[in-house]
Amino acid sequence: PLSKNASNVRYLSTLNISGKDYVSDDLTNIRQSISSHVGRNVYLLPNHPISILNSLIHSHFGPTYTVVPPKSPIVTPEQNFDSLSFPPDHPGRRASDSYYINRQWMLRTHTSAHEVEVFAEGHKRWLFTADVYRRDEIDASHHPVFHQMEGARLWSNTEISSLVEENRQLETELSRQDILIEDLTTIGQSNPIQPCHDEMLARSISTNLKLSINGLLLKLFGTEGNGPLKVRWIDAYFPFTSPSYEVEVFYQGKWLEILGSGVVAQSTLNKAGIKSEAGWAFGLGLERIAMVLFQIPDIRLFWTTDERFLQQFQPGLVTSFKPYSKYPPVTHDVSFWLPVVHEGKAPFHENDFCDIVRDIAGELVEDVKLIDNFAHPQTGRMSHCYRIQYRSMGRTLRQEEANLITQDIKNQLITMFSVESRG
Ligand code: FA5
Ligand code: MG
Repeated sequence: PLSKNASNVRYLSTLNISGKDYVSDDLTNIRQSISSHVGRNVYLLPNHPISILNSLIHSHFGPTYTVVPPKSPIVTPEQNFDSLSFPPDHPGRRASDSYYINRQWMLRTHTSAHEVEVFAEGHKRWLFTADVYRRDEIDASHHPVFHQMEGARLWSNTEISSLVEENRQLETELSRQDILIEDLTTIGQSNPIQPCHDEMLARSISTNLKLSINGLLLKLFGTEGNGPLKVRWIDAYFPFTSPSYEVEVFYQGKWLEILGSGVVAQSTLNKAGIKSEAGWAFGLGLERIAMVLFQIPDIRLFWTTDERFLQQFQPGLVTSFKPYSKYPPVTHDVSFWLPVVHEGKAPFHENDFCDIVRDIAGELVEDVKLIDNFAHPQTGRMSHCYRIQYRSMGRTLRQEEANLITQDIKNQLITMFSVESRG
């Protein structure tokens, strides 16, 4: 039995996730290729690079930080968005960006979804690691399922003087730098201090956040052989922190974003019943850091069950991944006319295409790019052309196999989205 969702796309009428059945509705947009990742818990396998990195970060922060035990990835939109003051029209809420089980339940898009409950449990310094789910592009550094570590630290009014002193000490320790850290942030107008915060306090918390993260990066990357690692702090925006920052590292000729962070919104703490404290929080993308640290070239590898991957790693050790030989890619272009958009219906989204490709090609897809986006000058009809690159990580992919996959993708596009093939 099929049910139709907002864009008239058919999904199974019940969805089984981790052994439990959920009734689909007009928001449902989860496929087997996504729900099959729920409960795999690769970050708990002792010799998995995510787990090795996770432990390294735990030991850097030390025993004063509580390691919060796992929580279910199935959350309410209230937990994932409302509890963090996301405005009702925030793009993150859209079905094109998030995975909805139905109107009531979704897969968390970030570990911040648990901030209010963890703060309410009374922890003042904590770390929480989990699998998170997002409809996103397909390439070597984006995967629809990945891992984040949330970290936070709070101070009460009476502890502020010790914060200033601690910052002074951390600053001295960090001055022997083997990484190049650039701070491009500008606290002020465009990245404001919360009105309820004293300026001196907010600046000290920001400084402590930066010193704590820089200390971690120095520990993780300080001994890199290939010259100093370049890191930069830039301004950012999150509904649940202000001021907000992101950190990027220079990797393979590009700036790669590894975390978001900031001074915790007082509204979050108020919801948790903590009115007299203030502090910082961050959300690290663990795959991104592990890719740099273990030299893992493709984010899909974190999900492989190939022994040639896992057997290369040992708990507690950072070692470089030795790629097993790279097999040749197969590239196909798929072009089609989009259906005419009706009022009140979500238009076709690049993530809709990526999801179908992911579902049919599984881990054989390496990269998807929208290479042409064309509006017919007379009719105004839109057409998209996508370039799909397939590559198996374990064998040579045969042309005929890739042809069948592409044909399947085209068929699905036609039946689910009523697109018209452009040959
Ligand atoms: C967040 O998710 C915020 N919750 C982070 C945060 C926490 C801010 C606490 C303030 C306070 P963002 O969407 O930027 O932010 O994601 C955080 C990190 O997750 C990114 O920097 C990136 O390293 C990683 N990430 C995001 N999308 C993907 C993806 N598709 N695949 C792999 N890693 C990703
Ligand atoms: Mg970001």
